Amino acid sequence: MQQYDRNNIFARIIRGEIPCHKVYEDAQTLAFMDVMPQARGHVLVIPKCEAVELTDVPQDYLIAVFSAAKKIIGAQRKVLHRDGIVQLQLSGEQAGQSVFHYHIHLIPGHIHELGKHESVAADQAQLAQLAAQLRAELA
Ligand code: DGP
Repeated sequence: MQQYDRNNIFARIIRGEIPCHKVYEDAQTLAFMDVMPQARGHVLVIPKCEAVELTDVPQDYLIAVFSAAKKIIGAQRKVLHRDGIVQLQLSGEQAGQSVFHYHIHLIPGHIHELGKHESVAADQAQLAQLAAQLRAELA
C-alpha cells in the first residue's frame, strides 16, 4: 500500500494551504465540494488524521466521518432535491484512488447517471454557491 504523504492535496486543504469550498467542519472531519464532480452537489468527507485509505482510519475518526456524512446527506437531499446519494470510496491505486488521504464521496444521483470519475472541472462560482446552500442547510 501507499505511504501517507503529508503534502498530499487533502492534507494541504486541512492545513489551509489550499482553498476549498467548505461544506462542514468539526474537530475530526472536514467536508468540501469535489472540484471534478461526478454529479451536481458532489461532496468529499475526510478525517483530520493521517490515513491513506479505510484500513488506516482509527475507529473514532471513522465514526466522525460517517456521522458527518449522515448530516451532509440530509442537506444534499434538501438542496439537490435528490433522494439517491451514492457513497463511494476507492481504496488503493488499483481501485482508481488518486488522492491518498482517505475520503468518502457523497454523490447525489443514480449510479448509472454519474459523470466519469475525475474528468471535468466544475465552475468555481457554482461550487461556491452549492457549498453555501449546503452550509445554510446544515446550520
Ligand atoms: P479518488 O480517485 O477517490 O482519490 O478521488 C479524488 C477526488 O478528489 C476526485 O473526485 C477529484 C477530487 N479532487 C482532486 N483534487 C482536488 C482538489 O484540489 N480539491 C478538491 N476539492 N477536490 C479535488
